[in-house]
Amino acid sequence: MALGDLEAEQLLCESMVNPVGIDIRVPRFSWQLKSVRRGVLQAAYRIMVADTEEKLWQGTGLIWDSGKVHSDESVFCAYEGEPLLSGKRYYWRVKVWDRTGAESEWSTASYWETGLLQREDWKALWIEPIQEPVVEDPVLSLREALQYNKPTDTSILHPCPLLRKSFFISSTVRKARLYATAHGTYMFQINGQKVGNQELAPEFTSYDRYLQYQTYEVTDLVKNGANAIGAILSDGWYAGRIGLSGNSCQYGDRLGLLFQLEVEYEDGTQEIVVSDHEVKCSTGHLIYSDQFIGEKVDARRIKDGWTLPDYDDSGWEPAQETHFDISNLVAHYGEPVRVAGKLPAVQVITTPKGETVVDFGQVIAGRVSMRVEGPEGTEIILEHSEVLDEHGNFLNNIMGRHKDQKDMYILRGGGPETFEPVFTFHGFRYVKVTGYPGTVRSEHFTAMVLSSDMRYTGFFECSDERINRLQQNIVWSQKTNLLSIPMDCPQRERAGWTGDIQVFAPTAAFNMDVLVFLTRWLRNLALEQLPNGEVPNVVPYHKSFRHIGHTLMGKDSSAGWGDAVIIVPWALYQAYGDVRVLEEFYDSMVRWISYVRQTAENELPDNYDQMDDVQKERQKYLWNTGFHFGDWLMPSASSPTESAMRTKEVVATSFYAYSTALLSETAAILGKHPDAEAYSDLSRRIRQAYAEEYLQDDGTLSAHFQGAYVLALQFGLVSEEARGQVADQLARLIEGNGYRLDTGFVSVPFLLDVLCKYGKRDIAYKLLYQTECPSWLYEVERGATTIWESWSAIKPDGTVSSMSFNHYAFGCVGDWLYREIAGLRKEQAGYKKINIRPAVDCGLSYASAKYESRYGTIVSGWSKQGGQLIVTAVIPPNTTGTVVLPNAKHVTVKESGTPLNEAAGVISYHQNEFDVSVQLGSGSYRFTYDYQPGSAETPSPAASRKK
Ligand code: RAM
Repeated sequence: MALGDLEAEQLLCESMVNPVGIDIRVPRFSWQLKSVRRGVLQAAYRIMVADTEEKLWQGTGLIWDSGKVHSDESVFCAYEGEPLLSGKRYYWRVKVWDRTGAESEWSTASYWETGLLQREDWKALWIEPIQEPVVEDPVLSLREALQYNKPTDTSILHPCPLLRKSFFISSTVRKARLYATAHGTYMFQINGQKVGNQELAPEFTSYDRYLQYQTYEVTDLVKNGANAIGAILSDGWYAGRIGLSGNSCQYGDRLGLLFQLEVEYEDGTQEIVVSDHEVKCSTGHLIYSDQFIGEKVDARRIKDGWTLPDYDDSGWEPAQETHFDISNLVAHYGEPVRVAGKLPAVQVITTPKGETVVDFGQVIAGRVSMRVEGPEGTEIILEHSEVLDEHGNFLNNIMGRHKDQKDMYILRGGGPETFEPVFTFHGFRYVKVTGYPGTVRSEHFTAMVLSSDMRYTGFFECSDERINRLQQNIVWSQKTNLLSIPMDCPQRERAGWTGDIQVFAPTAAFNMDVLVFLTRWLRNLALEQLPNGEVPNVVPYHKSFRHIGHTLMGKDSSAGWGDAVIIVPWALYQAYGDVRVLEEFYDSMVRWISYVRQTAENELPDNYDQMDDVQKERQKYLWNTGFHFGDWLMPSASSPTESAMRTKEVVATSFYAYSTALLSETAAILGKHPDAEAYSDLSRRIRQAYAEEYLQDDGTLSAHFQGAYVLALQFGLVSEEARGQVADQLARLIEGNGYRLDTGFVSVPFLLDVLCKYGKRDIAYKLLYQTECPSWLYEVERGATTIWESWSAIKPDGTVSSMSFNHYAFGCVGDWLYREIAGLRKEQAGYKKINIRPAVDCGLSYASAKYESRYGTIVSGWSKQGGQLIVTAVIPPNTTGTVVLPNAKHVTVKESGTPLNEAAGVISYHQNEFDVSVQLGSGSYRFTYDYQPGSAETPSPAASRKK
């Protein structure tokens, strides 16, 4: 055994790499072990924290030394040192011991930096530029908003304010930090250079109670001598148009700014430059900018050098100091919105109507960067769409009041110019260009993808290119909808619909590291929860959605949507093993279930009085009144409303039972055993009432649609004995529907799982390979580059609808692809124990998944080569795994050429009826054996094209 090959690396503080400006008082540390040996398990660790790197290296004057802690925990180990100070960088390192006694060197140093932890740290004052208040649009009903067909009146929009301040720095700068936020969205420059690479700061949150300030490292921008700082403001989510109804002024009608630049000199003394009445304001080249309507720039009005120190601002007016409580300020948490990719234009099309359209080949959220040269005053208009119509003409597919998402640029003239909007974004693939001087060439256009720039953690591929495209479409919909909040779609609503992320969270957590992003959103959800425990359908819950919700459904929540308060933390706990996320939202979960319980008990069906006592008694366990979205967008329903009406009752009770059961498990994990028992008992009663009310003797449900069966099986709503029959009914429904989907939003995540679980894998595979509408591959074969809101967004006859072409919800099948096709599963939350179980019978010739867990890389891959099956498995250090080798019972299995019983890292193995199950320690393994297909194996899909 080689000692000295053990290392601790990939250090994370609060799940982030070297975060700057966080306000977590008790941060937690994670690291990964690395070793060339197999079977490595951590036995102990030691963490050191210091306020300089030198002290850390010397191990003296430490802020905290954990000492040697005997533990196998290598993720979420909490800081236990003295209280942290504001604006300070802390350095940390870790060393580990494994079970063989090997000891690593100290890791390299990582750091985190605190933001402004105390309210008194803020010396800055809120200021407002001289401005006309943003015009508040009349509130429309949902129908009026959706059918709105008047052109957008841009004359009511105001120019974006510019604010600047000169300041003097009298010595050499050692460190400079800018803390800033706004009412509206902002962008800063210091001495003519853009500050940071964030976009749309301070991003979208429930501003009244949760307004993020950002921290920027600006040491290199501030210089000894004269300096200037400047910011542009725009309406943003705060005052601009948002949501389906496109109403403005959801949080206020005046834009404001708060900033504090803290400069530390070489000698340790400090200078603070703050927002106050010395800031001067004006307007410039941004004639208006609204997130929905678009941005108009008149380049002739650019104020050259307006953030340089020698700029003459004598004509500018002083900004006004205002008073806002700063108790809603919180440090920015998580990856910011950034330009997370640039796509070149793939072609320029002249449509049958003669329009000039640039095609970027991919539906995204973002904006266009355009290069142009032409005469002064030339006006160019860019219009955005996700799809062309059936004839190939430009189609504005956005329903709602602000369907015209146009950007406009007026040339300055005299040389090459570049236009890229700053404060707006669109959901698009195609851009119609009008007024461009000269020929529109693809090389002059680049699509800038905007996204909360999270780390990719999951990769899936297989031998069918169509499924690979499906996987890419899922990832694109994820990337372009996780934009500050988990949005439903980036063009029409851009709203944090709770139901959408509830169904998609497990898939999201495979593809990207979403822990911090979704925790931040959950904090907003908890703040938006109503006093009666209701969790609103949309978070942040702005005024116009409140209005729509009340007028449409008479309340703020729906089953399957509000349940996000329980299901999303649960998904995060499962993926990352983070218990704090359960702890933090436990009270909100309890409040949601008590709201549902009270509603179920007190709101009784209209025919209650005609019921006998037994029926009456069970009504209190059924959530069978009021409006719910039900199994939203069930394909066989003629309209979304019909889908809701037909499915709502049974879906509501299903989610009541499921969420209560999850809450019971959550309580048990948190050591709240009486709660765990009480919720388990409640969930049992709900399930019993469900079965008595809806299940017939022959296994049919009175609510006879695919989704009802799926939920009944997945949530265990019928007795074990009945489940076989219920699964048969589901199978019959699917068969009768020509092996096409008829599941809506909330049941589709579990459809293929229940089929696999109840011995109907062949049907699951048929649904996966289905290419007729509705199905996943139908969209792919229709050229989809993202997941659509409706399976028939393009109908089989080619008609193009006005649905969204970028809604991730139905992409929730991604989770199943990873787990069932590639076979990469967890046996314990956070992947401390891994389970690999390849679906070699699915008709593909290979599939492979890689997942960057908190412990390190996990791989599960399999391929059929000749008569051989090759299964690859990578189990990261400090975890263990089980690999199930299908049909391996009667053949010789080798691991990297060695018989199983001699292979290093193999802890044990045993055989069941057909398979061999191998217990593994960490390491990379390659199993090979002669493979005899089982009798029920699915034949390869016809269109499987990959070599
Ligand atoms: C649609 C949204 C969203 C869904 C709701 C119920 O308007 O786009 O996807 O959650 O309705």
